[in-house]
This record gives sequence, C-alpha cells and structure tokens, in this order.
Amino acid sequence: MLETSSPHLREQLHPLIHQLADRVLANWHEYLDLSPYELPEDLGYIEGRLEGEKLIIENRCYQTPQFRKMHLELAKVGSNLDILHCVMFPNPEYGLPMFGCDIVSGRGAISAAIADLSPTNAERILPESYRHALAELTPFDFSQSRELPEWGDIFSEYCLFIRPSDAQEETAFIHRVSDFLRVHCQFSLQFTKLSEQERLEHLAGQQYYCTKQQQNDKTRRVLEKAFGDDWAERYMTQVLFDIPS
Ligand code: 18B
Repeated sequence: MLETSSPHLREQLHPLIHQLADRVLANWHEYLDLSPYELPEDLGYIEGRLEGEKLIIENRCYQTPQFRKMHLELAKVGSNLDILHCVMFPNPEYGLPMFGCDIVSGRGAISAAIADLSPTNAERILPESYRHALAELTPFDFSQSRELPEWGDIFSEYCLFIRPSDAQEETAFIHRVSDFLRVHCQFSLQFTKLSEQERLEHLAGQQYYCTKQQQNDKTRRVLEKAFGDDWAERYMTQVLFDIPS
C-alpha cells in the first residue's frame, strides 16, 4: 500500500479519509508520470495553534505535463475535525476540467463528502468524452444530498455533495471518486494542445473556479482560528486555490 502521510497523522484520520487518500495516490501513480511539485516555503507539514485547537496539515504535491499542480492535503483539527482536500489543476494548454474533492469529518462522522470534475471552458460544460463516460457510470442513490453554497456555480451536473449515512454509502462514494479519477487521468492523456485563444479561455475558467473556492467561509474560518487571518488568506490564495497567471 502507498504511504499517504506520516504514520501518526494517517492512523488518526477517519477511515474514509485515509482510504480515499490511498486511492487518489494509487490512481495518480497508475496513470500518470509524476514529478514532484514544490510548495512555497516548505509548506509540506504545518502545525498551528492559536485560540483554537491544534491544527496539523500534511501536503503532497505532484505535477505532470497535463497537470500544473496535483495537490492532496490531509488535515486534523484537535481531536474532532478531519479533512481531506484534493485538487488537480490542469495545465491550461490542454483544456481539461478541474478535479476537486473535499471530505470533512466531525466527531467521527462524515458531515460533507464532495467531489466533482468541473468545466473551465466559456460555456462551462464538460468535454464530450467526459460527459459520455460519466453518463455511463452506474448511478448510486445517496440518501442525503446536501445543497451547494451560493458560490457553488462552478460545479458540474455530476458534482456529488452528500453526507454518507452508513458504511455502504461511504464505500459507494470512494468508488464514485475513483471512477472520476480514472476517467480524468485516462482522458487527460488524449488531449492535444489548444490554440492560444482557447488556452486563455481555460485559464479564465480556472481563475473563476479559484475565486469562487476562495469564498468558502467554512474553510477560511478553520484556518483563521488556528493560524490567524493573514496566514489563512495567504494559504487559501497561494496554496489551496492559487490562481495561475
Ligand atoms: N470545508 N476544507 O479543504 N472545498 O477544498 N467544502 C467545508 O459539514 C476545509 C475544497 C466544499 O456548505 C466545511 O458543512 C479546510 C474543494 C463545499 O457552505 C469545512 C480545508 C471543494 C463545502 C471545510 C478544506 C470544496 C465545503 C464544512 C483545508 C470541492 C460546503 C463542513 C485543509 C471540490 C460549504 C460541513 C457550505 C465545506 C474545511 C468544497 C469545515 C480547513 C476542493 C462545497
């Protein structure tokens, strides 16, 4: 099995989080030719504690010709809150959608499990090949869907935003995300480079995506409590959702 994090953090996280983290890394290693991606100023492992509880963050980052930055982050806040965050930022030269996933577990139960392949073209629709493949996946009827926040217009019609109600739904979520990743990694290799005009269009789409994600106050508040307002702003805009220039 691939090692996802230091043994101490990994063992302390909700099982759905470390299973999905293993799955993400397994998919990346299986389909893509990974190179390391250096985060600014050694932000690989971070510990913070202000007025709130201790927050531990572990980051893994890679890049490939198709993906400018592939980021997997595991975080633990005190003894209660476990988080998985994952984004694959495409190289805008290829017109690929954005893969994003967030899992939040509070007091041992998953409250939010989100995954999407989000379009970045001007029409904000997924490429034909993706739509076809995603439509073919066996649907799973999760019992508790959650409503997207106001900034959530970036997500596609395939976005999953659920609260899994039992172990079977947790497993179904992992399978679904694995399918998204397999489709994404395999199809990404078939895309050819875009014209300059199309590249700019996808770049603008990625900028829009990041601007919207930066409006997630729930993420911001957790980071602010542990590290302060300025640090949280810098982390949200330069590590979690850095806008490519
Ligand atoms: N996120 N999430 O990544 N977020 O990063 N996340 C929450 O049960 C963190 C992404 C998304 O209802 C919650 O309500 C922290 C990506 C959406 O208003 C908490 C980090 C996506 C919501 C955190 C992190 C994404 C959400 C509340 C950095 C999608 C619902 C949990 C490690 C692709 C927002 C709850 C709403 C929620 C925290 C989505 C605490 C600290 C990539 C839509």
